[in-house]
Amino acid sequence: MSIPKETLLRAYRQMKTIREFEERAHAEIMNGQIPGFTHLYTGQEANAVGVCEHLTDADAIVSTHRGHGHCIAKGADVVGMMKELWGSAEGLCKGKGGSMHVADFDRGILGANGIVAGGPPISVGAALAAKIRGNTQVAVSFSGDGSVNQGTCFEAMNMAVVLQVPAIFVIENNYYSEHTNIRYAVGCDDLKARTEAFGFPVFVADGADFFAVYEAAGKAIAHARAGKGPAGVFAEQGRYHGHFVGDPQYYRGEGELEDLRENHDCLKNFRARMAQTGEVSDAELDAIDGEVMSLIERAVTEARAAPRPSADQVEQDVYINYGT
Ligand SMILES: Cc1ncc(C[n+]2csc(CCOP(=O)(O)OP(=O)(O)O)c2C)c(N)n1
Ligand SMILES: [Mg+2]
Repeated sequence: MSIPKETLLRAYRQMKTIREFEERAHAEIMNGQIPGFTHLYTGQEANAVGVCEHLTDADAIVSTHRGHGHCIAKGADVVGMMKELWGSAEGLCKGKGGSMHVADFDRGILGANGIVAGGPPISVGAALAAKIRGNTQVAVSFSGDGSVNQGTCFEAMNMAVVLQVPAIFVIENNYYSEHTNIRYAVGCDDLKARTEAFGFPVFVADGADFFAVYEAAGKAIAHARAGKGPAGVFAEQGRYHGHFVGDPQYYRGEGELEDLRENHDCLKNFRARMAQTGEVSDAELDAIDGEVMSLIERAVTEARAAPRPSADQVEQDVYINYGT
């Protein structure tokens, strides 16, 4: 599969941006700088980027409680997101969303979501809107292995088939739902077959490999855009941090985290592939690393200095005013 160099460079930049955004957010939370509750996406970057590289602002995504990576991959402003985590009035959602409720409708980001499996039904609604409007837009929901036994997920998948809408269900299997391993929580060995039984194709990918996710997502999204109904992507890749920041992770096996970081790293894999094919040089990737580090530094500096919402702003934008 041939991928334009521009796409390769952007994909690496996006994965690196997510990685550094998350690692810096982790450090700042541990320093007590960022309020609220946060779930980090570090390790799973190739999933978000491999999917979103196929999307435009006109397409919709619905994210999860672990949403920073999806939002950055879909084009959310990184400085605005950092400000949002800080609870600033200049944040992407004026500081009222925080980590778990980042949204940017102009970029087709219909929102991170604290409800496990809350995203799939929303994406079916967005996909139905695209179908009614008669355009080629698609709607993607990201959800975790913990979402696949939820009724909302089943209902959304069934409804997407019944209505034949361009919804893509991206299931990110990081092997854990909070602290429970998928082997304990899912009562069947073949999730792909179980999901395909709803009546749509599912493409499986190694979530540590951008190229694998990009290819699988490309097939699923092309299927939906062509008016053939919904499709699924299963991407498998562990997370590098705990379920939430502060999780002591007693449930991890010995050496599990070290193995993930050492042998299942999308950035390392990307660099190794480029070294093999020669499409992008180490120097080009190093330059991107430097630019990303500057961007994250600027985001943190600006977020620290940005104003908090004032008391009179507290009730603004919270409830819709339908008029009287
Ligand atoms: C409907 C619902 N049930 C339970 C929870 C509590 N909860 C928050 S995250 C989570 C685990 C989600 O696991 P998964 O879907 O695999 O996503 P991951 O955290 O691994 O990214 C649970 C059970 C919730 N937020 N919503
Ligand atoms: Mg999970």
